[in-house]
Amino acid sequence: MYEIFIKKILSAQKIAIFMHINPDADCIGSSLAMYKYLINYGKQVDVFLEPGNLIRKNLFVYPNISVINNSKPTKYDLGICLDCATVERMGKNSANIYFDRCQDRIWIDHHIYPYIIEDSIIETTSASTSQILYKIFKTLDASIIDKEIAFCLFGALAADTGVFSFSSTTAETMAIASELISYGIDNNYIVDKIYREKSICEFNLMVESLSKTQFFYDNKMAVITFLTNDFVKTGCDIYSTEGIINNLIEIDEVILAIAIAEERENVYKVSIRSKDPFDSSAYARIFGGGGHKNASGCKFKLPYEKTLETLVKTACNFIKC
Ligand SMILES: [Mn+2]
Repeated sequence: MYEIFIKKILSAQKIAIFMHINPDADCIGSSLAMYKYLINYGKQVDVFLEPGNLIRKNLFVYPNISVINNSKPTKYDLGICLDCATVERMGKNSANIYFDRCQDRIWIDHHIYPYIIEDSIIETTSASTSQILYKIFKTLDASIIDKEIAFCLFGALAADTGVFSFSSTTAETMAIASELISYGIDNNYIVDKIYREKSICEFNLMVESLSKTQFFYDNKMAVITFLTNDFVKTGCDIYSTEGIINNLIEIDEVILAIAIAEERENVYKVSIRSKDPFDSSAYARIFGGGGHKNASGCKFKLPYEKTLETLVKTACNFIKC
């Protein structure tokens, strides 16, 4: 298993790692785990995040975070793309380096794809990209996995599973979490820092947005909205919206929760959470997005009213309203 990765790693010296825009805890944690693992393996490694993308404050607790965008891109033997649900999610700049300046490529992810991605390891049953990475690392050389790598992989795994509560959590997820903890990491500290902790501005944004929640189809669908005005009022930015949507899907009657966040005028980032049997990945694909069965996302380039109307109308077929 994972021969494709092993073969590519063995013949590469200079390696670049790429992540997705609006990077989350799995994306950053997986990239930094891969970085440290390859450094321990004796490789030269650069890590790239699409310019203009900020990293959420909580994630600065990850070891080696300062290596991100710390070098000018050159030519690479191998490019590794992590946690990207679509090529567009890489961002233009990253995609250019990945496709044009890397002699060889590998794509590692756990999202559902409607098409085949060449040179890839895609495991949609894995709860996080980090869950796949741990198995790959163990197959290639378990002896170089250290505490920093375990920290990054565990943080990524805990965040992408909602601290082991989402339906993506399996026996394998828990077994891997257990093995990672045995490296001596402070799992409680990692969960607090990466997943739980919020700033006062994030709390205010949560209160502001939740108080204006809209419900549709007999409370089966719930929508929260973050407008530029809300960010100005609370002193937060779009990166602070993560996780607030979970408050909606926790409502017993809600089977579809949506967060609409204004990126700029007439451009909205849409996050989607669902309960079975609602397939949020199929729903997001209608709008050019993607993700997992119960968590996905997409982008709208329309005025707010039209964005909301389209999302609500399309949901009707899925909810069987
Ligand atoms: Mn992920």
